[in-house]
Amino acid sequence: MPDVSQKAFKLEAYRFSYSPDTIVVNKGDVVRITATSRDVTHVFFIAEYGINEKVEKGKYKDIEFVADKAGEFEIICSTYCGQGHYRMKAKLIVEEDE
Ligand SMILES: [Cu+2]
Repeated sequence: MPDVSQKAFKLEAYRFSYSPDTIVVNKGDVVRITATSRDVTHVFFIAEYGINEKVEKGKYKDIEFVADKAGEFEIICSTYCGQGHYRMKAKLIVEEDE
């Protein structure tokens, strides 16, 4: 029986990045990301995982998913948040179990 492990992260979105900008988990992990914004409304969007969550200033949003696809996925902000919006990116890395 494979272990199901839970991974929890805090993430802050701000113009024009995310902190941390890389999240690494193992395939099969149950991932919880508690996201907030420092300034304006941003979005935590991962196309391949169908995640599209609005992150508002001063509020906390729990984003939960099972990391069932291995690989590197871009996290992007899908709402226009200012001049640097198009470079606002982070990365989710899901490592395959050995
Ligand atoms: Cu943004």
